[in-house]
Amino acid sequence: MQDLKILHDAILNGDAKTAKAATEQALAAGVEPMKLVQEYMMPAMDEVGRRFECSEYFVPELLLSARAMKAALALIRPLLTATGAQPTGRVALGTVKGDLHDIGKNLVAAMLEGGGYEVIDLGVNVTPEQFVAAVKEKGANIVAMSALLTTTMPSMKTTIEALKQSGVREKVKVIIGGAPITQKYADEIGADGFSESAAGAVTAAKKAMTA
Ligand code: B12
Repeated sequence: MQDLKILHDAILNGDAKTAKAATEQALAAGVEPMKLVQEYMMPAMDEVGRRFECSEYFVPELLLSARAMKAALALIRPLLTATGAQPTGRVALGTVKGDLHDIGKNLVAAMLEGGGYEVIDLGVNVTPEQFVAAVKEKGANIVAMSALLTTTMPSMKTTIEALKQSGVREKVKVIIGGAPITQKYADEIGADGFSESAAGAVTAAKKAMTA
């Protein structure tokens, strides 16, 4: 079997074609999809972030790496998604207002779907009003928010306040995540759950629902 470092390096170098081919080959060889994500793809994105931080990479490189990551994830996502089971809950999921990062959110969507939840994916740059509307009009019983920027984290608090103001806070559980988010922040803003990983999002949702 090929050396899976090829997948890591393809994402790091923003080579979507190789990332896709390496993922296809690995899956065909029977490698666990989550192993690819956790051991090769996420570390590559972490290294991209590190390089960006020390000005070795700039936004164009970030974009190319994100594109390569997405190409590989597109092959993996269907494999993480459950089939046929009755949904355990309906989740309104989105990246908060002002924030365009969606790779982590998409992974969370796949894991929640795999965990038996119906996911209403609101996309990126989601306003508090849009989250409220998803609860009122689409009957979501979990709101899941993602933020990758310290400057957009406060929108999570604003969204929780908007849920309160529109009288639906008691009807929903709120879970949050994203690289800068911590359990401490979740407690501070009154969220019901937090996880630092996509796999943990399922546990956080379950815990919040039964609390
Ligand atoms: C790729 C990337 C981009 C891409 C995003 C492409 C896309 N479609 O998503 C682009 C190029 C667009 C981008 C833009 C910017 N970015 Co950027 N980006 C990144 C990078 C390198 C990787 C993010 C990523 O995808 N990680 C992989 C995923 C899988 O991990 P994740 O998102 O953390 O998600 C996991 C967990 O957090 C968790 N999770 C996530 N969401 C949720 C939700 C719930 C409910 C739960 C339970 C769990 C959970 O589960 C996921 C899987 O385990 C990070 C660096 C880093 N290491 O995080 C910088 C980073 C986030 N970006 C940064 C910055 C500064 C920017 C820009 C402002 C740059 C600029 N000058 O323009 C813009 C902002 C644009 C905007 N308005 O959003 C900074 C943020 C600094 C800060 N502290 O605020 C970082 C940290 C880079 C750095 N080290 O400086 N970026």
